[in-house]
Amino acid sequence: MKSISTLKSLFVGFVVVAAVLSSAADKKLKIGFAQTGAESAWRTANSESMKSEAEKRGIDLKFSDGQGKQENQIRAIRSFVTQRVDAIVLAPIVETGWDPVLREARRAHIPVIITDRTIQTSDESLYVCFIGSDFNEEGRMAADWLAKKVNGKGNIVELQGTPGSAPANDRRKSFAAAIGKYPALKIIDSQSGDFRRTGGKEVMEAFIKKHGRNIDILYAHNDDMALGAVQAIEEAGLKPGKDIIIVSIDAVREGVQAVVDGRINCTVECNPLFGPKVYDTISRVLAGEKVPRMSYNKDELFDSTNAASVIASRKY
Ligand code: GYE
Repeated sequence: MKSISTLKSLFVGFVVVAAVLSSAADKKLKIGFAQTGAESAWRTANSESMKSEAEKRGIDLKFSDGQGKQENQIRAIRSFVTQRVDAIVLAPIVETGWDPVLREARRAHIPVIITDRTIQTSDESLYVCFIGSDFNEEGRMAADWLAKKVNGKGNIVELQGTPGSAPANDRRKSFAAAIGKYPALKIIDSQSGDFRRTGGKEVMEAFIKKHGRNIDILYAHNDDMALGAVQAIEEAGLKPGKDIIIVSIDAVREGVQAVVDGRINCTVECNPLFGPKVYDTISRVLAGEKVPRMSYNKDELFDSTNAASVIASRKY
């Protein structure tokens, strides 16, 4: 009698342990991603990479579109904390103002991975690591290419990205520093087009109105703004790529196509397809492994010498 009840309780125990083990194995990783918004083709490709890779890996991705507002992203992070996600991914729209909400995530013991854009913080331990591109390097590449192309001479107008964002700050600073070596290469005007095509078109129209044929060069912080500006230049009866030399950043397919067509002269790559790298990194962090603090994607440059040969294989 006793041995039967022992067997019975052993069996019940076994079933419980098996159930717990299998539910642990089935437990989907829950990740919250606070995206900036949907301002550009780059952003669309980045969101798509994060979503499709999550689906492939069976990750439960809580995706939040911040619609271009920091307060929406902060609210999203708070809701990820309430939902007790396993990790939080943040693509910060601007550089500053994140410390309080990141402290809330830390209090809940949820690791935070910063992607795409860097932040400024008084406490570097508030996030585990950064994954994205080196915007300073992109600005330098654009400037070096340009200085060669125009023999260190010409008047530049600049279309900046979102004010306060890392790519706008870094691409501006490093480009300005690099062209500083050429006294005859000058930035005569610089305004934000918010990384949007409509912004690029409107600001370029205003630049043309104000400076007329004094503009030799356009430096745009992304392809969407450059493509909007191309429209404005054509509507003003000028030839983009000839009357005004255009150098831009991102190398989204439409940007590279414009290089092939001769309407943009050069676009520096900024690869948005790092979903796989983000999830690999999170798995390692959750397993207690050490990961690189700053991890930069490798970016190339496309101009008339190589754009045509890569256009068919562009993935975004
Ligand atoms: O260059 C631009 C986007 O943060 C790298 O944001 C990103 C930038 C990208 O809107 O197109």
